[in-house]
Amino acid sequence: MLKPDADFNEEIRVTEPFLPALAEFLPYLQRIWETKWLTNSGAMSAQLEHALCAYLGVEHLGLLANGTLALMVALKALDLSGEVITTPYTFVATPHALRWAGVQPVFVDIAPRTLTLDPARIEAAITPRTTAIMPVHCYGNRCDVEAIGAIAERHGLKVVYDAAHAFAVCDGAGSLMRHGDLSVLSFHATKVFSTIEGGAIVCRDAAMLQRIKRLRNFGLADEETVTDVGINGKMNEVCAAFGLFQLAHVTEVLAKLRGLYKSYRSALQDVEGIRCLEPYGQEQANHGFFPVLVETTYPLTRDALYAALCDAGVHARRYFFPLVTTFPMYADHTSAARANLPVAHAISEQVLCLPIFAAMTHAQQTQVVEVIRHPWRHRSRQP
Ligand code: T4K
Repeated sequence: MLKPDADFNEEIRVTEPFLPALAEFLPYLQRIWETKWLTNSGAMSAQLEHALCAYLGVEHLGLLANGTLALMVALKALDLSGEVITTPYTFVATPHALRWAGVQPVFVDIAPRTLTLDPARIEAAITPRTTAIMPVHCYGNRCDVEAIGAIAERHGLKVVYDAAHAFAVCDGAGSLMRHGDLSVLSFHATKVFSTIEGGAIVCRDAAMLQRIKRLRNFGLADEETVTDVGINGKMNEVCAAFGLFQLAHVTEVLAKLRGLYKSYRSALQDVEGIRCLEPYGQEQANHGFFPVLVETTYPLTRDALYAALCDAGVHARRYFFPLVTTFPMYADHTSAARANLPVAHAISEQVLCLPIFAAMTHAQQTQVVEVIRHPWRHRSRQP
């Protein structure tokens, strides 16, 4: 348990779910009680799928129980096998989903500006066993979708975007969800839009959506027919209702996050050795993360600053450190070697994601900035 510094009386988390008045949620629950329909793609799920299509400007979207299951179902829906090229700079759910699908993740380094898969390095990693590319729009940063799409076309590969961080993110022409064969969202409690646990797959046509819906429901076509080795990946009705309740507030949430992003940037702009990472390729960003790089000109190492913040009751997070490629189930593959991933290693050793969430107060943000500006006052541990 973190012990707040004497000057601070509460822990500031890296994120918190946005929870409007409970009374606003109760009518949704009332409807669920009345219908006695709790799961298996009921009215709340159908309504949320419809509302999300409208909000994101996409035609075909299927809800799932969480983002990890959504990734697994996406891989199954495309019948992927062999090897899939992916990024080391991600949450562990990305390569885990590949392994659950019986696919070998092959890691390719990231580009330093975008922190997403470096397209210039992808082709060298393609082998006769490669079936797809699974990039991540990390922190909502737009992957180089044009270059990745061209490589995929040249080599006959599928593209599945892990878009867990990219809800509501738009480039100049619309939602990032329109890129690739499939895009996968997470609606976990820590995301800017949440269904408590949840996720979704955005796809291109009605036939694929039907396949996804069947795969998330055990592969059942009807009461007597099972066509696929499906799974139970359905979102329940309470989570779907929570999503409808959250969606009504998403504009307000995004505006608050944008305000916090701007004030962090102006408060930190003159701090030597702290580099705020700008959203890349995001005409509309969601600011779900506020990543900074702690450079060598800062008086503390990244880990010492992390510790100083913890001592002051601020739980910033080192997303994504350690890299997934250092975990025992991935470390043995040749593509996981440190020498193959210099950019990802360098970034993961410098990055710190500062607290940012819609209910964050000015006082809380000032606390975070104060520790970064005067770390010696708050450091009680060595790195
Ligand atoms: N792909 C990518 C690129 C992802 O980043 C993720 C998930 C996925 C796929 C998989 O999607 P899901 O299957 O999760 O839908 C968190 C989230 O659990 C995870 O969803 C997220 N990425 C990852 C980046 O972060 P942890 O282990 O850091 O969570 P935890 O429990 O430490 O919570 C983070 C902060 O949020 C803490 O300060 C506490 C606060 N919090 C958390 C919860 C659960 C709350 O205030 N309230 C809460 O209810 O993984």
